[in-house]
Amino acid sequence: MLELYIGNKCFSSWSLRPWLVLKHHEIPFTEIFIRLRQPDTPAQILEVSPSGRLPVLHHDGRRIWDTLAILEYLAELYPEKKLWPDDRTARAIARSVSAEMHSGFMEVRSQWGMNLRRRKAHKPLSEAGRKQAARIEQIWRECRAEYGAGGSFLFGSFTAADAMYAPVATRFDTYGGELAAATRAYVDAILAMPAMKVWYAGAAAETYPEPGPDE
Ligand SMILES: N[C@@H](CCC(=O)N[C@@H](CS)C(=O)NCC(=O)O)C(=O)O
Repeated sequence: MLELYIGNKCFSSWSLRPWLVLKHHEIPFTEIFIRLRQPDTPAQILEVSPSGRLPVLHHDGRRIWDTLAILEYLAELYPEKKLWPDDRTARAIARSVSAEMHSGFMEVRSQWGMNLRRRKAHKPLSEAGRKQAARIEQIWRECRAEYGAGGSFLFGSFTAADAMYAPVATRFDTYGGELAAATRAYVDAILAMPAMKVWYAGAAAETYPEPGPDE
C-alpha cells in the first residue's frame, strides 16, 4: 500500500504534486497529514522523511522523498499511467521542464506563495520575478504548441510535468490578474481537473490560521 505524507493543502505546493498524480489516476493510497509551521513539525516530519521535508512516499518498506523522485517512482510502478510522454523527444522535454521547475523560479515561488484561500488579485512581481513568470508562460506555450495536440495539458494528456506546474497554475490564478489567453487556458485546464477540485475542497476545509489570507 502506498502512503503519502503531505502538509497543509492550502499552501503545501510540493505536497500537491504527487498527490495530484495519485488522485488523478485513481491509484489507491493512504494520505497522512502533518500540519506545517508548528513547533513539533520538524520532529514529526523527520520521523517519516529522511530529508525533513514533505512530501514523502512510503511503499513496501521503502521511503521515497523529494517530489521528482516520488514522481519517477510512481512512473516506474505504474507504466500504464504514462506519467511521462511515450515519445523520447517529448519525454526529454517533459523531464527538462519538470527539472527546471524543481530547481528554479525562486522569485515566483517566494513572491507568489501558493495560498488557496487568498483573495484573487493582481500582485506585481519584481523584475526578476516577472522574467521567471515569462519563462514559465513560454514553457507552457511552447509545450502546448509542440506536443499538446492530444489534449489540454502540456504534452496532451496529463503527465508528471503538469503535476510539477499545477501549484504554479494556482499562483497565476491567484496573483496573475488578467492572463494571456494561452496562459489562462492552461491554468483553467489544471483547475478544472476533478482531482484539483478535491484538493481545493480539502484546503477550504482546513480551519488553521496559517497561512494568513493575504500571505
Ligand atoms: N525539494 C523538496 C521540497 C519539499 C519542501 O520544501 N517541503 C516543505 C513543505 S511544502 C516542507 O517539508 N517544509 C518543512 C517544514 O515546514 O518544516 C521536494 O521536492 O519535495
